[in-house]
Amino acid sequence: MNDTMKILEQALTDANFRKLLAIPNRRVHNFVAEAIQLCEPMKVFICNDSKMDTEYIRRTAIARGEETPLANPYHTVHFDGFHDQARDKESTVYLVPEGDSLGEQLTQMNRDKGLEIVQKRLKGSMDNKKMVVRFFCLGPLDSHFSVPVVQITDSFYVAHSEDLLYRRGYDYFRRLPDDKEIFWMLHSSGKLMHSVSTDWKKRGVMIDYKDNSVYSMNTQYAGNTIGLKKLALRLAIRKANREGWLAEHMFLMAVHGPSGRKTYFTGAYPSGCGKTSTSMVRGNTIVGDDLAYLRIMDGKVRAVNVERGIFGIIRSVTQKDDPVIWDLLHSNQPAIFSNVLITEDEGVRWLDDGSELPESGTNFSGEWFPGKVDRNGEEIPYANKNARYTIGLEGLANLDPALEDPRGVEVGGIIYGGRDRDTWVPVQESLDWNHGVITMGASLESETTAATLGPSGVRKFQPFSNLDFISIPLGKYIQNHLDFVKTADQVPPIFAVNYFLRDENDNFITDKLDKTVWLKWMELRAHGEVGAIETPTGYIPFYEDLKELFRCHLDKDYTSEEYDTQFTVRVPELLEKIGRIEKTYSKTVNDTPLLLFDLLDEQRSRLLQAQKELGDCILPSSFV
Ligand code: SPV
Ligand code: MN
Repeated sequence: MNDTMKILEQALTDANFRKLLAIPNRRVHNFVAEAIQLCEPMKVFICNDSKMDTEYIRRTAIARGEETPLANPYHTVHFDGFHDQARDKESTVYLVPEGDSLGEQLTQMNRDKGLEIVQKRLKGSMDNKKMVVRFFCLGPLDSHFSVPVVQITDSFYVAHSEDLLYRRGYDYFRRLPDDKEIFWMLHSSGKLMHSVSTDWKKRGVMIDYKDNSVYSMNTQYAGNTIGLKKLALRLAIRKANREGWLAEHMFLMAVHGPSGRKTYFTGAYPSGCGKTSTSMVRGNTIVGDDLAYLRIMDGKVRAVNVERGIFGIIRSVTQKDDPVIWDLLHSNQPAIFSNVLITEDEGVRWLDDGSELPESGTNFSGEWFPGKVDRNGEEIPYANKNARYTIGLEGLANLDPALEDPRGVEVGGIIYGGRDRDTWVPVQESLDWNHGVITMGASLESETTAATLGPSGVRKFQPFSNLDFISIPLGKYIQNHLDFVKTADQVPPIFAVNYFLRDENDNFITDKLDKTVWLKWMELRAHGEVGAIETPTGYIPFYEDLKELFRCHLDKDYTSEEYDTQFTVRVPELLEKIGRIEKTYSKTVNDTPLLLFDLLDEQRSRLLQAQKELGDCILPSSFV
């Protein structure tokens, strides 16, 4: 018997050994054996996705105090540590082999050095704990898009969350070809006190792309721990680049057009900028809210949802604005809430949920009361701004039937959107694919939000809403986008949206629900059914078309004054933006495609020409 088998036989009970060995892939056996040797768990649980096994995971998450049950028997609450309630960008590091470099925009360290840290931090990390081994599939099962993933964790909360968010893959692994590429995820929460990681100062996510492995240590927040989510996205971006497809931080939804027509859109918005709420807009259907894979098949761009659930921001979810999510969160569908307030009657509350302020409860800081302050004297809110809900999509009333289609759906349009107070109009269409990739995707900027640690509200470069996850030199990633459609017969239009435009008094000048109309307009544009006004930065809507759509879909009288304010082309801001983007690429990105500078330069010339003729703030009608 070889070493791997010896380790497994010793560490696993007979039943667990049999469950693992039913998967014939030796690489799987080796990965589990190595993790056992490193993390030294007291016990190992191999999950075969049976009802008994998945129930065991949920029950154990509760029994160990990682989740607290609520009055609704299908609901639980999980608290991350006080300092651990958002993605930690600074401690997320690519391990780069000698001689390789990912460019200045990405955080990286020498691979050997990084692996030494991993070994040190994970050594004995599961002492006295149980290791869970799970098997999943990214994208629909048995599809051209499928990517199998092994997840090892000592957090039953992580294993439980993944059960709601991803496609179970134990049986899929049993029939995998031996040489199929697999992603490997190893997570340990490390030492715990009251179910919270105590060594959060030594937390980290290390991405060993050479071996398709990711290590997550001393952290619990799902964005840092759930291997299938952003950790796998980083590996998928590399795989996609090698193979000529796209792995993106995008929702996937069907916008319903006239006469029952459905047109599928993907949309890339940075975290906390309306991605989930857009994919949920009333009158349409959702395939996914966060991650999409896009491939060319039979000459068309097709896409799938990588996931099958939502890990969504709960702040501001209200009955009025988000009825579908609201109803699901008040139903008997399973849900895990994180970093919310547990009320005395075992319900939950979150910020801006449309009710009176609560007077007491339990939150991430323990017993909570109004006016409670932290060590620095800062008031502790009753729930975290980045508090979340975890649900499966199957309970949603607006779920699109294409979710599990192994061929995915045909993409009719692609949207980029950021949190931008002063530059972009609410919706516009690019002049063509390259123009969209460069001036919208690669030029995206957005103000930071509570989804990542650090200050909020700071304008940051956020290309493709994917900068936090891009794992290859940025220039290469852009070139892959430019090349992606070269073999396509039909190229979807690219759009940019901005829900966060403000006036000179800092007031928002669009309403939360206006995105309903922008989506319907883009759907019509994708079929060439409405005209548009050509401006220096792209095509914008005609007033009459929007007026009709506002009346029809929001029962609102949309005035020409509103239109003029929202769609005024702000030339100085647009010129400044080009300057910032050019500088970022020329100073910090080595391998920027030259086309980027050419297209930005052309855009600048068009803007300067318009400025000369029409001034700084140009009404849409001036371009007609
Ligand atoms: C995001 O922050 O973009 C999310 C949640 O979708 S996380 O899992 O933290 O990435
Ligand atoms: Mn996301």
